[in-house]
Amino acid sequence: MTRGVSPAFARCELQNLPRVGIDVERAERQHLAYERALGDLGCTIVRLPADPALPDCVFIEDTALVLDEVAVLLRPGAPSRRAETPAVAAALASYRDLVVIGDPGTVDGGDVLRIGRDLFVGCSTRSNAVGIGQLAFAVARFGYRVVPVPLTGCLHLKSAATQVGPDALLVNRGWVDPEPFGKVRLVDVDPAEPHAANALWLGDAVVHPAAFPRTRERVEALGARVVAVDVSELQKAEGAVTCCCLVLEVPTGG
Ligand code: CIR
Repeated sequence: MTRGVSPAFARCELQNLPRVGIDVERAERQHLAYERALGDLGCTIVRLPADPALPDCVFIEDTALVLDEVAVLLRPGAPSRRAETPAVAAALASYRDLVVIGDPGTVDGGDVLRIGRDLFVGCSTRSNAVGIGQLAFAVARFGYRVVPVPLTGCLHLKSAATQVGPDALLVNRGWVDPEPFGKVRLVDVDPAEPHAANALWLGDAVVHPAAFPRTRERVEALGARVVAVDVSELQKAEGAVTCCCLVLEVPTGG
């Protein structure tokens, strides 16, 4: 599930990057190419329309956590992003039962890294202890364990660490201590590419920003197939590749 780029995209939230000019039409073209790359990997794209009143709505990942058993409608930490959730809730209701994170809890989906039955949640400026507690309560009955993870210097946990294989984690250790992740193979980002830890692992392939060729080589050295996508305009808004979709597995056939 994706959502279009808002005409107001240039007024996005920013936390760690300076505001630079964003070419919204170029961002739209890059987003279309990203959707095509996911389609080529076998995904069916369900695209929700952009909302001109919601600059960051393309970053649909932050609005919900989709598990096989349930979808958790999140409450983004940035107040300007909270109105993004109703349209996503309406769309997800066709696929999953929904539970919600409520005021004063906040959780951004970019902070939630699922590895098996563990949900690692970044203690970022966007996800607070109340929200993380609500999430833990909501998913406990499905057998998921929620593990809060300290962060420094980045927006979300998945800016600092993402899965790139069944047993491999791409990580920027300057932003997160990987100790909580346990026994998993660590692949460090190239030191010249601190923003390269955000990869979208889809089982058969790893989607990764084209801007980070040195880190790409490290992921390919694992034997992974890497699909590089140019998301340079989305990166100016502190987005990358996980944030532009929600991945749902749906039963096929009858
Ligand atoms: C924000 O600051 O909320 C957006 N400009 C960027 C959100 C990126 N989300 C993500 O990586 N999950």
